Amino acid sequence: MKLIASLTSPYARKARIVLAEKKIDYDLVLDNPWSGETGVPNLNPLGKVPVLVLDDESTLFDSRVIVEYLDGVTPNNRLLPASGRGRIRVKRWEALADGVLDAAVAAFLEAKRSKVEQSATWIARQREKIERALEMMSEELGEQVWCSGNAFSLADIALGVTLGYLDFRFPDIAWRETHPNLARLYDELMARPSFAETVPQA
Ligand code: GSF
Repeated sequence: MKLIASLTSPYARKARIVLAEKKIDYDLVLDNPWSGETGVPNLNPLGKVPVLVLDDESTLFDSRVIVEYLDGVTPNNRLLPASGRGRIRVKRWEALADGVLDAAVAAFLEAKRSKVEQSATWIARQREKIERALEMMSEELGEQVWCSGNAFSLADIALGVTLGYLDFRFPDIAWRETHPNLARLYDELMARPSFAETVPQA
């Protein structure tokens, strides 16, 4: 299978980390969806990465669908509980972490527009979402080792990817100082090759 991705996309990073943790072989195909030559719209009409292209040439998107599919491909290193409340808890963590990414990406893109075009109110609204969600994530992690249950899961991957993206695009958001328990988990995650080898690159 092939993963169409860019090295800056946090959603693509989530999929790459899952592929590494599950030890699934794949080809990484780099494609910048913002470039004029991108082939992404031919694979995903939404024009977004990541896209997973299976061996029968069928395509999967978005990242949440991709990672759920990948977790079921092999039984080793389960990242989602098979069913029940535990599974929903992990997916809720993922929704929260991805929601922070959605707000962060929106704020980043808005800030790239010319000064006359951009809206400070819009950027502030996105940043409030980020602050509130960081607060909730920190509260819910508390003193637990992992986000959900007693084991490393997709919840930790989603959170770690989000924190890494904030470092990459919003170094002024001092989440380590305001939420030391998130920093403690992030350091733990960065010790894993799957995280260390996929740090976003400009
Ligand atoms: C979001 C993918 C996305 O926004 C997912 O896969 O989970 N909900 C989707 N990808 C961005 C790159 S990035 O900011 O990660 C993308 O491909 N944007 C191109 C565009 O035209 O919006």
